[in-house]
Parts: sequence; structure tokens; C-alpha cells
Amino acid sequence: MLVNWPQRLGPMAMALALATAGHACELCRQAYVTALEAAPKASALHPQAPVVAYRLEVSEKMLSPAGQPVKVLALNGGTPGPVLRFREGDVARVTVVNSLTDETTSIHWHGLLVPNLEDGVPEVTTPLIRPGQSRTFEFLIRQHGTYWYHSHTGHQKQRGVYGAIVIEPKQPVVVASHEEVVVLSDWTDESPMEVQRTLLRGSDWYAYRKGTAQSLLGAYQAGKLDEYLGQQKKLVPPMDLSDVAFDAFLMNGQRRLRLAGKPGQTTRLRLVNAAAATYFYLDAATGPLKIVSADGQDVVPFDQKRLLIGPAETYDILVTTPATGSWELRATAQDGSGAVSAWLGEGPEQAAKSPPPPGRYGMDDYLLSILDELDPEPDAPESARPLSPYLKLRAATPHPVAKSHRELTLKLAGDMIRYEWTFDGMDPHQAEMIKVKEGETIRVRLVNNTMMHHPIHFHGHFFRLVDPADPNPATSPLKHTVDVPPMSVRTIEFTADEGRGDWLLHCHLLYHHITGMVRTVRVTGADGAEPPHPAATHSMPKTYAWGQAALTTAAFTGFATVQSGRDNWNLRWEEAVDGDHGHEYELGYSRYLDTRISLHAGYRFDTMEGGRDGPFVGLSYRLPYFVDFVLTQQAGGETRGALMKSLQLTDRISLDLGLRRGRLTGTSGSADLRLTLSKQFSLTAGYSSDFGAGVGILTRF
Ligand SMILES: [Cu+2]
Repeated sequence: MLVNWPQRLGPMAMALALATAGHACELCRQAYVTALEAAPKASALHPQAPVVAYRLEVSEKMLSPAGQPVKVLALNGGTPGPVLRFREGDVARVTVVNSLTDETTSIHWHGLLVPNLEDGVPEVTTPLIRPGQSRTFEFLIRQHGTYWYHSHTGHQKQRGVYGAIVIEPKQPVVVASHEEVVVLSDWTDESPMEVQRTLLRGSDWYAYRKGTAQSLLGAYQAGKLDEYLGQQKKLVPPMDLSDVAFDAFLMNGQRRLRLAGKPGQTTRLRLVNAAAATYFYLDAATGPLKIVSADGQDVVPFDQKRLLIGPAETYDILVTTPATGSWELRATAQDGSGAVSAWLGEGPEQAAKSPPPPGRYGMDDYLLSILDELDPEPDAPESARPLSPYLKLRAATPHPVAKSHRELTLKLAGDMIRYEWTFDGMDPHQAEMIKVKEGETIRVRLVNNTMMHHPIHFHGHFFRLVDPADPNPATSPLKHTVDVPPMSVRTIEFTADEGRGDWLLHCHLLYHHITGMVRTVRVTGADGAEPPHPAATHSMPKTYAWGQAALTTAAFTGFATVQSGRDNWNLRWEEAVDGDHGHEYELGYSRYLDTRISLHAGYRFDTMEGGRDGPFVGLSYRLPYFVDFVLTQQAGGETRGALMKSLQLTDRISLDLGLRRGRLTGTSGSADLRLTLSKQFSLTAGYSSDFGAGVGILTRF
């Protein structure tokens, strides 16, 4: 039927029909949003409820989070933004003012139960807030506890747009005489776009800077050479607790925080992990932490010596300040790269402990320890580097448990080499959204097939953390964010009872979210009725460019690429310095298919021995030990195979090897040693059969 359309309608009519269909769809999306906007707001629906209003202005400001003045995105002039305080039953009215000159912004209310339109995900649920514009959010406060808000636009959360939300219960419950809000975050003086670019280009720079880079020598010295080589053989990337090297870790925007804590006083600490990419271990000098709430939900109080708090999670803990002294509450980054502390009380300082540093090698041991902890022996002691204390979390009041559910599995997938993170290996632009009928209960198995932790957040709902062996599911914890440890599974269950619309499910590590670890859950009517338009994709910056050039006494070589999703546009060149040996330039396109295969096409200009100009097609295939094999066929009869391998000898020294054989151009090879000097520069020395021996400098741009 469809095949016959063009003949019937003619190409012009066909084009018009398609254009109109697309346009109509955009129009119906606008009509849908307009209707939502026109519907009565919370203050009209609940006229008796007190309205608590705030104004949040997003603007650019020079601040010094890590000591040096740098541009920060501030909220009302600072970061974090003000603590928004409400009482259960209030109507929140928050006006977000965008005072940025050339960027849109957004605010998402993390963990709050709000109508879909108020959820704050730009374009998916809520219109953009353009420069100079403002938007007023309104929603009824239907819960209590510690939550937070943050921008859901690009990298703005990393740049400072976040703050805490504190909601008192309807009937005040005093569990502590005093309370403090502590917002944890990570800060980098680099622009987060530059961080993302550094991660995408596959640079080891951050690992090197943190002293966590892996190398042949390091593995040998640690007695883990067999394991290291075994992983290289199986194409398992090096273990990595975190991707980025940060310049500072902060509490309430400060590198050292002093909290009021009178001797003998018990303080309720409302902890929010607003970091873009950091898990923290919390230790208190006063002893075990008494946890009373997790993700805003009251839990049966329990003691935890050391608390792992993932990005986007919140915990409320009770700490009693002893009679004398100043007591440290220390948050140590999970990768051991730094810490930040708050001090309670006055007098001689009592330091908290830090967790033992993570092993740089020994991934097998680490994975075994995770499995042990997920399924612990009775009375097993708390690990020195514990997982999140989910096994100890019990809801303070029972909640209903659905009698039946539909089950689905999402695989948390990652390609460390390309730095691409997904659910099920699928680009969010192509992946089908998950459709759930209103009232339906869905159980999602989050299967982490990667070597990293991922904090998975679901918008607008609480989910139940499912433990099939739990005899009392009615008190299983309710959360909005769950840490899924490496190579393990967490199961969550939610009922779609927070209204129709598109709700995001995503990894809260910002740099993962941006590469594509995100999925839309569409809650349809109970009969499956949907809005008349497709879900908008949560668009995040996805085009980045980078390159590298080496100038030695023998040759000028390098490459540059523009990457957008799985597409790359590439330029590659090599040219002898003396001009006698000719040059070879390639201009091309490549498409990344999966971890092992990419396809190439382009044009080659080759004046070296046996070379010629002409178009080529080819593919590259990744062999065990991360050896790349590239096969190209050029017009004019040149068939070429090349093998490439980069060996990390020590933290700073790598050896790049290349071997190439062409039907017309013969065999050539090269070996180059590189010594890392800085993020941009390396020294290089090597030999190539085409250009001879040379020393020089390599720059990454
Ligand atoms: Cu992730």
C-alpha cells in the first residue's frame, strides 16, 4: 500500500503530505502543552493550601569554589541556591528567572511528586526557559523529607545550578533539637563541555592526574599482571571508580564547613549529594551515623559506620556533638581523590577516619567483594568500603505492595573506550520509549554490565527497592535514585499513579546521562491512549571536536575529528619534514557500529611510494588486547591492512605501534614512545620505516 503512494500522489504531493504530517505533529504537541498550561494550577485546585513562594534567578557569576576565581552559574548570586523550605500541604510557587545572556535553563524538582508539566525537563515535560524569560512552577507539596532541585539543561548542574529542598511533615515531629542542610558537590575549573570532550576522546588524563591510571609496569608491581593482561585480552577496560579528576569537593559550596553544634546537642543533618559525578563515603568522628531517612522517606533508624551516598541520593542522619571538642564529618570521594569536611562544635579538633584507598588493580577481588556484600553472611561485619546500606533500609511506615506486575529488564551498558553509556546499547534518539498504562505496576531489573556504579533516577515517582527474599515487602525502602554497583542487578518496582506523561529514567552521573544513558517512560491512559505526538528526546550537547598533532624531526603527523553521536568526520595526515618522501592525507567519514566495528569511507591523497589519490571504503575491527585492525579498499587497486596498538608502559609513558601492508604501497611500520607532560603536550620519540627516526612534541587539541 505504502509503496504505491508515490505513484498515486506524485513526488510533490508526497513531500507535501510528509511535511504536513510532521508539522501537524509539532502543532499537536504545542496544543497539548498549551492545554496543560491552561489547566488550573495547584493554587486554584487547592485554594485552602498556604502558598509558599520563592524566586530563583539563574545568572553567571565569578566565584572561587576551588580557590581560583572562575565563572559559575549561580542561583540568587550563590551556589548552592537557597534552601527551599515547605510544609506538607503547602502549595509551592517557584519562579525561575533566566538571567543568562545566551543559554536556556530549566529546574527539575528531584524526588518531588509533581504534575508532569512541572517536572522541569526541558522540552520533554516543560517548555524551555529562554534567556531573559521566567517560568513559574506550581505544585502541591504531598510529601515530607529532604530533596533537592537542579538544572536539567546541558552541564548546568556541574556549573552550580542546584540546591536543597526541605519539607516538614504536616504534624511536626521533633527528632533533633537542631538541624543543618549539607549539600555535597564536586567542582572542576574546566568547563564541563571540555570535561565531556576529554572523556569522549578516550584520554587517560584524569586517571593519570588522580594517580589511578593503569599500566603494564603498575600491574606488574601490584602482582596483577596476569589479571591485567587477561582483561586486555577480553577487551575489558580498566576498572574506574570515577571518570573525572575534580579540583574541589564541596559542602554548601565551601571546601571546609563549620556547623553550629552545641555540646550535647543532637543535630539532624540533611545530606544531599548534588555532585555531577561523585559518590562519597561519609564518616563522622563522633562514631556511627544514625540514619533516619533516605531519599526523603523516613526509615526505621539504624546505625552505619560509613555511609556510601550516590549522586542524587539524600540521607538524614543524627549526630550528637560531644561535650568538648570540634568533631569532623568527612565526605571522601569514592575514588579516594579528595575529601571535604564539616566541623561540629568548638575546641580541639577530632578527625574522622577515611576509608582505605581503593585498589588500583584487582578488579576480580573488587567484584567478588561486591557480590559478597549484596548477599552477606549473617552477622558479617560492615565492609571498610561498603556499598549503599540498602539492605538495612526499612520504611518507617508500611506502604501498599502491588499484587501483580509486569517485568522488564534494562541493561546498563557502557563502552569505556568510546565513552558511550546507554540502556541496552541503544541511542536514546532511536530507542523506543517504555510505555506503561496508568495504574499499571512495572518491575524493572536494572542489570549493570559495566565496571562502574550507576545511580539510576526515575522522575516523578517513588519506586520500591525489590528484594525477592524480603519477607515483608510492605516496608521495603521507597527511593527515587538507586545505586547499581558494577556487574550486579538491582530491581525496582513502581506503579504509574502520578499522572500521564513522559517521565525520564536516567543515570545521574551527568557525563553518562549526556552520552545517552537515558530512557523515556510514557505513562499512557489506562486504555493505552497517548498524547498525539512522539515523546521529545531529551536533547543534550552531542557534537564535539578534537585532534592531535605530532611534529618531530622526521615527520608531521596527526588527526582531527568531529564526533556527533556515532558519526565521525575525520581528517588524518602524515608528511615527511624533508618533503622527499611525499605525504598522505585522508578525509573521511566513519560510523561506529559497536565496540568492535566501525565503517569508513573517504578520499585519500597519497604521494608516497606506490600511493595514489582516490576514494576508499573500509572497516576497522577491534581484536583482543585492544589491537585495532583497519582494512581499506581504495579505487585504483590499493588494498591496505593496518594493525595498531597502544601500550601503556608506565603512568606517563606509552608505546604506540603500527604495522601496515598495502598491495601497491608495500609494508611499513612505526614505533613511537610518548611521555605525558601535561593535558595538552607529550614528548615523542620514535621510528617509522617511511620517515626514519625522529623526536619531537605531540599536542592534543
Ligand atoms: Cu552511569
